[in-house]
Amino acid sequence: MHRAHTAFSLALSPMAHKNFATWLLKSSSSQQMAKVTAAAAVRTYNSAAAEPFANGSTASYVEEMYNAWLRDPTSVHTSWNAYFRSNSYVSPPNLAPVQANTLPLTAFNFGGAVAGAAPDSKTIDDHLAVQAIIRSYQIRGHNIAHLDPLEINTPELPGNSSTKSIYANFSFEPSEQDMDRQFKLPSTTFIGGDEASLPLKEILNRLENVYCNKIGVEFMFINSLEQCNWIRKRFETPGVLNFSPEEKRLILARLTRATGFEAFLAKKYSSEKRFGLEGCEIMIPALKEIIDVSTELGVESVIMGMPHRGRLNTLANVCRKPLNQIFTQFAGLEAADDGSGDVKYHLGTYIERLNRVTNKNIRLAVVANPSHLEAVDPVVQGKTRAEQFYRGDQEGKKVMSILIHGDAAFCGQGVVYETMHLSDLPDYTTHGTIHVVANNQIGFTTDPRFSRSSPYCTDVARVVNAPIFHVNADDPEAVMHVCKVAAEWRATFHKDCVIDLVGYRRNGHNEIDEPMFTQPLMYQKIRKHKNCLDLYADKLIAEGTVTGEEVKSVAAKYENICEEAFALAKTETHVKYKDWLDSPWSGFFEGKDPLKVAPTGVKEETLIHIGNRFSSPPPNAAEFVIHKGLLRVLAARKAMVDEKVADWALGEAMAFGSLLKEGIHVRLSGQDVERGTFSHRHHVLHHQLVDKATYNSLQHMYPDQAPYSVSNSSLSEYAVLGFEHGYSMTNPNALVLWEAQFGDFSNTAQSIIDQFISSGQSKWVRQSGLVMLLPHGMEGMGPEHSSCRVERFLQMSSDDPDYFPPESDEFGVRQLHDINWIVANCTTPANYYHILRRQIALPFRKPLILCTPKSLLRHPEAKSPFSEMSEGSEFQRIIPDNGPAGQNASNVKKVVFCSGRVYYDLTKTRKEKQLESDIAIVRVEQISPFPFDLVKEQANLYKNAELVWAQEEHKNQGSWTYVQPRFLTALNHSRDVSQSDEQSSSTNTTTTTDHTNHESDTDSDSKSKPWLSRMFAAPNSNGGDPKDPAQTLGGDFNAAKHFDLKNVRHDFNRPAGIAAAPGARIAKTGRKISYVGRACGASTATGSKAQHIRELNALLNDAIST
Ligand SMILES: Cc1ncc(C[n+]2csc(CCOP(=O)(O)OP(=O)(O)O)c2C)c(N)n1
Ligand SMILES: [Mg+2]
Repeated sequence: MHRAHTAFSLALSPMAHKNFATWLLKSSSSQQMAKVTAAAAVRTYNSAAAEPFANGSTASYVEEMYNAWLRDPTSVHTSWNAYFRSNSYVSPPNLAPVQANTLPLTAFNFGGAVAGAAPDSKTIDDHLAVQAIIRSYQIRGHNIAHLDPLEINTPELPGNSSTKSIYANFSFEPSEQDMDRQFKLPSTTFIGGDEASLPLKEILNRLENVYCNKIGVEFMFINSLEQCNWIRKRFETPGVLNFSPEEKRLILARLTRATGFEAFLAKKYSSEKRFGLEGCEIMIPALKEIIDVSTELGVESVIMGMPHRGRLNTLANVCRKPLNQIFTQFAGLEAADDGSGDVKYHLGTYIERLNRVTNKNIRLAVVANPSHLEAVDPVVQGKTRAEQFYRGDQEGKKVMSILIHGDAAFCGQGVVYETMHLSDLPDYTTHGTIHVVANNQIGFTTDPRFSRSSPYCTDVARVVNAPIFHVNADDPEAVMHVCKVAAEWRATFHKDCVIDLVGYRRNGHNEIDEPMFTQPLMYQKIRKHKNCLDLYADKLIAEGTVTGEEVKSVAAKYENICEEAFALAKTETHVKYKDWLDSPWSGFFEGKDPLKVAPTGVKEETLIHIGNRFSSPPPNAAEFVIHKGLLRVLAARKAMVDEKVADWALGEAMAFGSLLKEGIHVRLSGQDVERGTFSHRHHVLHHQLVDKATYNSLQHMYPDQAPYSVSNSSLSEYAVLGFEHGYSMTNPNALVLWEAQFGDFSNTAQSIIDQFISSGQSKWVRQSGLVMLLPHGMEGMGPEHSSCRVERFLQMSSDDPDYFPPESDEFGVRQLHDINWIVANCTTPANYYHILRRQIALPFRKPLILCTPKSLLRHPEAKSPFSEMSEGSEFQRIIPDNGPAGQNASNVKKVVFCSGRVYYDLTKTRKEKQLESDIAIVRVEQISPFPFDLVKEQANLYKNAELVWAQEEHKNQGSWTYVQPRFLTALNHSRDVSQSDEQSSSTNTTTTTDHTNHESDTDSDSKSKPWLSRMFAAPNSNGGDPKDPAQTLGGDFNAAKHFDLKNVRHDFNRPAGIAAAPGARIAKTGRKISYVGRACGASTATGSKAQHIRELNALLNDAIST
């Protein structure tokens, strides 16, 4: 009762009035106040200071009035003045919902006063003090709750606190009589249950139990009185923590499985990393409780994102992934299907099963995640949002996400904050996420005191008003209660909340790590600490809920299950990555010719219809006041449609509109995308006089069209790109686009680009057709905003620079099939239109990195006739020179290859210099996969010409380093290719990872021979290994078709890991390509505008000269 005494002293000491008033009135000069605040600011966030007392949502109205009156009687309304003066104190009007305990103070017999008589001022003061204490517990109770199972953290953390330190300045020892006095309970507490008043002793006891025991509830910062009261009720109501014997047994059984699973792995695979959950095993029953309660409340699908810690346990015991599949991951078997694979604690899964507790079917997905902690958060949110969208679940009642975090990562990684800020945005909300922090009070080797500046690792959630439930992970019942409340919170308010499971980490960071090197004292304590299961079993045995035998038999039963699965796993000969897919696209690949691309041109009448709609004001134009400038934009669009030409914005609208017509959902997201950074798009028209009245013509193209969504995002790249990636994974029949404000800003989303977009398919056999639009243009704007850093994307392209794939009619689509992503820079609206439509026309999905132009949005020449978009037209990987040079190729002296908007500068210069017959300009529109075949064709066309590559980026940037070796391969192997095809018909039909335990019946030498031994192998007479496919160059594509192409990547061309032979590019034709453009540079800067123009002119002069 020490705390209670000290708390009580605040209310009743002779100094109490002064102290109380000082505290409540927030007199900043008060020394007392300073001390109190300093003491409270230990592990606290100092909620009181952060929250104005007069905030009607959290403060008691009567307290506020009374204290204002105390300070200055004239500061309150005269009626309040009269009221306080008269001592006829009755409960004043209150914002809070009326509670059971609303009796006026006069109803109480205080200190022997006659019932019904007005209480004296001391009685009022005492009551107000008690109310303050109650509120103080609600605000600060979590600071002194027993959250740490090890009880070692607090003395060292600045946040260490105790009631004593909070109330240190109020040293009053209450008498027994005071403790027995009845106090009226305010409407902001539920500790009384049906009681309107309680003795002080009981009030303090109950508060202590609710707020300072094993649960620490942090919620008083929430700006909603309704939500605060909702939480108070869930924790304060007497008896909320009572569990039935059945419930307790269920917790015990689940905890037994969670603990048994780790123990089994530890026994069988003692030297394997598994990132076990020991010390926080309660997370498994916790997740199950959240899922049970949510399912009961209507949720049918749960999408989870989580890091390494406890992931296998979650797959096994929450998702119920077959144990043998999990154990097979330890066997070191390689995959029978495609994908370079990932470690076992990164793979995802998807399971549909019956929830035995609720007897309802449920779908559980754990999204595959990279090592980059928290990067998966926005991806999960995007996937969740998409699933809600496709199910028509507009309020998130059926689909929900759970994000699991490590304590260090949760506070350390900025993407958590970015993702939190998506949580309540109309086009990004998933209607509440439950965050679970597996808080083992350590991050690898670093203590919290060195890894964060905030008192809790969860403080980031406060920015979105999410309640935070801290709970001691060694108290299973407290944890279950918190989980139940969290699930109900989400179902009630559809907002985020956080469960902070405070446990410990029994082993090192992984099982082979030595924690005593860095946390000796903590680990001495941990070694002596009983695990949660044993503690709970002891408790249940002691209270007679279970017997010791029952406990043992439940554990033995689970061990048997594990043993059986272990034996089964031993019989497996290979693993399949397909078993670990988190987003199966059932039906999408079935019956599809894996190399057939649907046409991307559409009927001209469709283009006209879309164009007309896109250029028209809303149907109720008379009432809908449009900005005059936009009327001009619409008129200009209409004129283009009449002329049957499209500019950039119209071309894009044609692509979107025609896909929507075909039932393809289109979603465009990014900063300011609705209007477009450069004010060219204008998809959302705003009523100039009515707030929120908007019109989006693309949503009204056809009555039966698919939904179109265009959304300005928060100012984030990392989270928003991750979100859209997750969205794109969910359904292949959607065009999902993310647009950077400027292309270079995508670098703040680099983890998403590297870890998911470029590599997701190879790691997790998971496809995505996400489009990244990267506006850019080297236009003398300084070092920023000029380059979209295409070199970085190209560097991650997986096509081999030294390998010219066999030519065939399907060359283009085979390349697309085999590569990890597509990188393009289009110069015409028509090609932009086609490449967008091709994303959907392909029989598989690949991310598209599209460098988009700033200056071409309004360039008079960057227009396309409808004929280039209508039936029969298609995407052009290369746009040949169609002018005099192209028509008379043999006279051409020089061919300038280029990509993107520099083409227009080059043609202008060529015209000015009257070199249109001498110099051909060829546009490489699809940079990656590199159009070897078409480059070869162009080079052959201009047999005698010099070849140059012109780019506006610096030499060490832009496409040059990517295209140079590929040009050489295209030029110099061009004459060898058809001949080589014949030699290699059967050997190259392997998948990229044919790593089963079975011997392949094709000659496996070339594909399995390690590169080192090949390097030192004796050369054959041609100077190379005859079986090296780099020498044979080719493949039997028809044979490749016999493979099951569903959802897997097959490289028709060469076995994995085998690069072309050194020297494969040695010139045979003697042709080369030279570079024209800026010298190497450390940044993308082009200096001043004048310098930029000088450099550009030099470039153009160099390129356009013979
Ligand atoms: C972005 C990122 N940075 C660094 C790492 C390396 N790393 C792996 S686990 C870990 C510690 C994580 O601590 P915590 O989040 O508390 O999770 P725990 O391992 O304790 O469960 C670190 C630093 C990483 N995986 N990702
Ligand atoms: Mg940790």
